[in-house]
Amino acid sequence: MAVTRTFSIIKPDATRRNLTGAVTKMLEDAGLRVVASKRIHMSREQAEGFYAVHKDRPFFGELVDFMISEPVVVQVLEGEDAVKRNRDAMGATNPAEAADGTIRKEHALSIGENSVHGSDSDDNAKIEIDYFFQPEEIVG
Ligand code: RTP
Ligand code: MG
Repeated sequence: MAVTRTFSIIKPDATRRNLTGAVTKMLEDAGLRVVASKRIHMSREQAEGFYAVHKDRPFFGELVDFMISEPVVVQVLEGEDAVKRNRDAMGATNPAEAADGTIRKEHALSIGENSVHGSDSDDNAKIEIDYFFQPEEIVG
């Protein structure tokens, strides 16, 4: 299987509870390597642009408000089949439906405050990585 990259966000509910390390450990234990990482406080414009695909969904306003409420940690993760590997480690969007041992089962508070974001395709991973990182910030 090919080594690929994906994009991850440790969301405000997790950074607020000092879970950056705990979440990152679960990603590493799943076979992913952090090849770029930074803590940022997203602007409203940045969050609206990032989630533009969801702009017509009823939860869009709530999602943007949440994502700018506190700092987040944005990361580039590398590993075999990284997009799927990361989403398997994250678990279902709704923590009530997430499998045992997943990040969202362990840590998420609700369907909105669900601790992590992960790209859902290789194409979106590239777009999302480019949205937050300059090439020289990624050290493989
Ligand atoms: P993500 O994009 O964050 O990795 O999560 P996902 O693919 O599992 O979920 P997606 O459908 O892309 O939704 C993006 C984020 O929007 C929030 N959400 N809230 N209140 C709601 O019904 C609702 N549904 C989704 C979640 O924070 C979700 O991760
Ligand atoms: Mg998604």
